[in-house]
Amino acid sequence: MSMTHTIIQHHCSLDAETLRRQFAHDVLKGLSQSRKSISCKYIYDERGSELFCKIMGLPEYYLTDCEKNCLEACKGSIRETIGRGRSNLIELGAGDGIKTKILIRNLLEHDHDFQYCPVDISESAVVNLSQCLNREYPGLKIRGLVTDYFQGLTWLSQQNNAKKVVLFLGSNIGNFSPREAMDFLKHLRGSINRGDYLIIGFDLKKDIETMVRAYNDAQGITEQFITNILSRINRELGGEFNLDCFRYVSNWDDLSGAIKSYLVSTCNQKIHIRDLNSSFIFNEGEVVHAESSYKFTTDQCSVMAEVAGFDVVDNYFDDRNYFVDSLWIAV
Ligand code: AVI
Repeated sequence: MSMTHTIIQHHCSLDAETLRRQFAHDVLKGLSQSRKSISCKYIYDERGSELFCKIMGLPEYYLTDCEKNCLEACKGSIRETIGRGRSNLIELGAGDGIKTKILIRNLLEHDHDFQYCPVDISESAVVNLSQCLNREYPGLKIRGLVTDYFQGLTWLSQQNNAKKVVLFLGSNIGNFSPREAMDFLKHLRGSINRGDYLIIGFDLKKDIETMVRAYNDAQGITEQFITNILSRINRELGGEFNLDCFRYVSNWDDLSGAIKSYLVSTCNQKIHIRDLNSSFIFNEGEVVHAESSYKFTTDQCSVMAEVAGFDVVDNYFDDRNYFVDSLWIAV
């Protein structure tokens, strides 16, 4: 296998020990609050990333198929809008990149001069994706970066050699609170130049049953995915969580417009976490917030674009209007 076109970079400020300390700090903070929470970004270690790949293939999790449908429909139009000049296709939170392949294949078929830069917090995700793309498209130039979104944006702001086309797919934006989402988009806008592009995926509001089912699959994979947060605390911080003493609950919160996912303590318990030098009391029925998945209207998406400093070039919907990939230009 040729690796001549692949470079994997680790962002130097995010070595394994820094990440572990940050994890410990955030868990201590989250579990010390009166309303306990753990940031969903910690679900994504190797096991969590694997489980998320499984989720994307579940019949109930409509988001992935819908987005593939959007990208298939708009790949030509996106290619024409980007134009022929040299570009960097930068994907934040690349995961397994299956959807992105639709765009990559189309650009390669039309001889576009571009480099693909997958950015992901999971090293295994970046390495596996780069190797897989390398096998499939030996001529593709790949520059992978192992880091979180924010460090990824710092790196992005330093790349000024070509037009930037940033991909933020999968409705990853929905895992931020509305304020975090706006901060992130403004920060992203500040990291690219006028005339650069963002392709961003939003899961749209729809009937509640469809949305709730996507987070309560029959095989229980989503439950394993969310519960991985506790296993990871056990593995990496010496936690003593018994997974059988927590139950997964996920429901629609109309007020915020999000699916909210929690782990609920099924008994009164006290859990020690060795590396935090602390124990935490969980009462029977007490909830730990693990993830919010916000859903959007197209009007909300347009307002977000404008406030962050972008114009909406076009919106691409799937057949059922469940999902939109929106093409924005930095103004
Ligand atoms: C990555 N993110 C957009 C997914 C979502 O839909 O919020 C994560 C996920 N959580 C449960 N299922 C999938």
